[in-house]
Amino acid sequence: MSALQTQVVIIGGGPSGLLLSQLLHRKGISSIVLERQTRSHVMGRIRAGVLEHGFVNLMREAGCGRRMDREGEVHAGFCIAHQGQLNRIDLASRTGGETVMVYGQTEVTRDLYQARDAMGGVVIHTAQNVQLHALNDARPFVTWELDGNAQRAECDFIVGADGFHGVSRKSIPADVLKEYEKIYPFGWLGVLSETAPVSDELIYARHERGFALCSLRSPVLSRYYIQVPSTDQAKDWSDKAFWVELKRRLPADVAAALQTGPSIEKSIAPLRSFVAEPMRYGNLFLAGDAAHIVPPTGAKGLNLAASDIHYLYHGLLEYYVKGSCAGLDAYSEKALARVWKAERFSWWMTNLLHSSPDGSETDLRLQSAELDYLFSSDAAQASMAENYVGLPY
Ligand code: RFL
Ligand code: PHB
Repeated sequence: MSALQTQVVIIGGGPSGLLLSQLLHRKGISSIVLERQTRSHVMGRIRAGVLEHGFVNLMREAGCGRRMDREGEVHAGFCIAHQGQLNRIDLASRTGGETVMVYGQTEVTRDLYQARDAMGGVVIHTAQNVQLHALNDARPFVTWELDGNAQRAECDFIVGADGFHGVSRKSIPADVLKEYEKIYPFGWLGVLSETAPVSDELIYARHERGFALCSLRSPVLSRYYIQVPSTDQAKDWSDKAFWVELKRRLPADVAAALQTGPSIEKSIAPLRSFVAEPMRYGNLFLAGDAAHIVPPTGAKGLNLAASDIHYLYHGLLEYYVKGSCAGLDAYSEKALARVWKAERFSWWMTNLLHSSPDGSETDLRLQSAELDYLFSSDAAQASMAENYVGLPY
């Protein structure tokens, strides 16, 4: 078996892996992306919708920003519904003009694949049984099977961008890796529907029956979520039951204006906070969901993946252009400092807005006080806005 030769092997053809390979290619650094699934499977996933300005800039830097800038929606604020009232958090005025972009992860991934194809980037789909080898050697290698045939690629560095269930993190010895985890006793049931969004801006709703979120993808495509027990299954929720429950959790005027329709996608996402440290082992670097998971409440998962890629991209550039290892040596510490702040924000926002099945009356009063404080304090709103638009890289 002859081995493919490249500078960087990237495991995972999700947004993290594709973005890195695209950025590197534009600087003349070669990579191979290995993806376990078919392209249509990767494209079919409905996930994130809110992009921080740092992510938006990185997409532009990768030469992938044109459609996003044309079709994405700039949002300068969002609302929190509580006790029948809408309270607006003005992102732009609280942060000196920062905003977020509403543009679906599906579209981000489509743009990245298109850019990879246009440059002749190598993305190998349906790569099975991917294994990482010689991580502490100068020339590590990766093996996999394609249509039953054994394959091998040798490289300088391996990037594990293969999500939470990938093989890369598991390739780090257990006595090196420390994992921190918190699992929440509820999930999000999400529905995508071809209906006009109920609001131009996102509405996060806190209600005693549970959290709800009104989000969107375009003027004709809405994305809604409700908090459900983690034991629920999507198939047990009819569209009708979903809409009835969503409306019960929204202020009356919002519920009255809500357009319902058949769901074109319906799924349940578990809620989890997770961090693996360190994010480097020898010549393997972890990035994105492979290293950390946040509950989706703060819209931080994909955005954290992007900041990892930013640090890693600059570390690799420094190595290949200047011959310096400084950026790569600092990668894990730098990335983790930002990861933990986003973990904190996502955990805080989750606690602020969800009802806990085992919460006491005291917990409820504390949560109410936290919301009262937020709605009445400029400083609290500034802090929320600063985190929501994204902390600096
Ligand atoms: P991904 O997207 O999971 O991609 C990893 C890829 O690796 C492949 N893979 C393998 N390939 C080869 N060999 C193996 N052994 C492999 N194992 C796995 C997988 O098939 C996959 O294609 O990770 P990546 O690239 O790090 O991207 C992370 C984001 O997808 C994730 O953080 C976000 O979707 C999280 N998220 C949100 N993030 C935001 O920033 N803003 C949001 O508004 C937001 N909303 C959300 C979300 C995630 C959600 N769910 C479903 C978990 C809303 C939801 C409901
Ligand atoms: C989404 O549109 O999917 C979305 C938006 C905001 C979040 C999470 C998910 O906090």
